[in-house]
Amino acid sequence: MGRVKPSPTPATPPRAAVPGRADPGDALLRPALAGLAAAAVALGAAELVAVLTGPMSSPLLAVAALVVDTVPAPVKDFGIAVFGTHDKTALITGTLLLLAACAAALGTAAVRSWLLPLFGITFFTAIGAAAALTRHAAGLTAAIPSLVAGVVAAVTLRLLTNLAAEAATPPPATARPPHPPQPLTPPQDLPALAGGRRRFLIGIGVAAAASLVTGVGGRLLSARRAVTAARAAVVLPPPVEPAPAVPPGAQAEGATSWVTSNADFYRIDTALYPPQLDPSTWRLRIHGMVRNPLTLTWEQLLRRPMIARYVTLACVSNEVGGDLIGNALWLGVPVGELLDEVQPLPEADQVVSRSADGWTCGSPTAVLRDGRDALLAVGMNGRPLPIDHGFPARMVVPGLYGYVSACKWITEIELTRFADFDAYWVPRGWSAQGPIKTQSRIDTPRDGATRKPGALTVAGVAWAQHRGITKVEVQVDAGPWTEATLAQAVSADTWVQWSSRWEATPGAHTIRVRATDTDGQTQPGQQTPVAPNGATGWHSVRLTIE
Ligand SMILES: Nc1nc2c(c(=O)[nH]1)N[C@H]1C(S)=C(S)[C@@H](COP(=O)(O)O)O[C@H]1N2
Ligand SMILES: [Mo]
Repeated sequence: MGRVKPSPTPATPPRAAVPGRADPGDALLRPALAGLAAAAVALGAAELVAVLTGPMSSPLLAVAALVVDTVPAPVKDFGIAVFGTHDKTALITGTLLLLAACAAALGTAAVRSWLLPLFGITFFTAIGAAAALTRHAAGLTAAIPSLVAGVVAAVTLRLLTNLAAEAATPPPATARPPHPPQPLTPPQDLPALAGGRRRFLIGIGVAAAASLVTGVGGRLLSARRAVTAARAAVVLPPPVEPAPAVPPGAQAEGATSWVTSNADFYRIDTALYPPQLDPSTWRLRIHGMVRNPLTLTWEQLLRRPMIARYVTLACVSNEVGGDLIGNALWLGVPVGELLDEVQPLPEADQVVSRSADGWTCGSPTAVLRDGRDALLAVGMNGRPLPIDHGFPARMVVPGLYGYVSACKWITEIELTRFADFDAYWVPRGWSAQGPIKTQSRIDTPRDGATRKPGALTVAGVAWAQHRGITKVEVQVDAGPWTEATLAQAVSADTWVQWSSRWEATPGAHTIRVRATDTDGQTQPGQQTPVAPNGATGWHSVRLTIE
């Protein structure tokens, strides 16, 4: 981020506050600001109320929508020609600017009389309410946000106008009776004037903050509500092959649940607030170095044959022994089939997935086309993807860390080359390639536990997605590595559970675990940090037997 450049021109000296004389410029500016702030607070309040009464009951959106519906076609075409896909934003901005001008004028008018401002507020309230009531399927409640906005505008304008008047009022110095003569004490007069100004500025600041919080918060909540409803209405297609049943033998006693529920599934992303995507307007564009670019709508995606697969997702930031890993049943379209359809050019060695919020990840084209169950997923454990986990669609690729494969809220798949594009985490110090490293974790006993002597179950999970685990070994203190019992593996793409018995003897002990994958590679004991491509090392727990 660049530093703020010093201003090239010397700062103008602060205007001297002249006691006893109101500045004519400020006298106009403050009421205008009061008008603006009152309108902003009112619109914010309306957005908040519209969370309950429905998005199109927001006076701002309703008026904009009304304009769109009633404006003559040539004007609409002109708008689209000038602003392109930003025509809606331009319309709302225009509406806001017009309202701002009126609000400033009404604020100024309020200095003289309340007649005009009250008339203006009533007028705008009526327009907002009428526009909201004309929206499709609007009930009478659609008028509520506008009515609330009207009341809030009047109250806020009144408060701020009073503060503006106070700020402009000459200090008591001039009001003092001339007799008995008093010594002139201008320093005492200054705080009086500054106090009024300060109170006015605080009022404006509070109003601005309130309007921002309620406006932005209301919009976000409205969007969340709409998308939550859209998600609830989704009917997932059945998979073309039935979803595999979890063999009862997959669960080892004492290990974490073999299937991670949607509620318990770890969440990692850069989104401060998850993108709220409406499936009815969602599109997935597959383009770049391809012969046949393709754009899919939600309906088109759902009509494609889908498969259901258990895949264990892992985060590259998972520390040894950490819980940034989860196993779910994903329902989706094989990415390989989509790629076959668009026909990537031979040089396109990277598939960049882009999220609605601009986040990107890059996966090797060869990996996505090697026949593994890389999915463009829409379902997670039998439900549409939760919003936090990428609704309406995301990628899931067995064997690759999430940061190079598992794009949530996906809207774009672009075929390119690793030499030409660095995805989000690459310039931030993470490897462009992120195959999951063979790892294992002890779930029971917990680190620091105290147990009784005698038979003790040690259990946990091990994973080497798309290679599979062949062996898990446990070591107590400096003893020999002994092979644990592996629970039934469901596929090479999921974690496998293991357990081991140990005759615990009194004292302080350390238990370690290590796994070996089908390549014959045993995970190294050497500890390396999570950056740049995943931690290594053996997970260990210390426990006391007494
Ligand atoms: N849009 C988007 N997708 C994303 C990320 C992100 O920051 N933004 N993070 C990735 C990372 S680092 C991981 S580990 C997985 C986590 O998926 P989950 O939150 O569903 O567990 O999502 C991946 N997909
Ligand atoms: Mo991650």
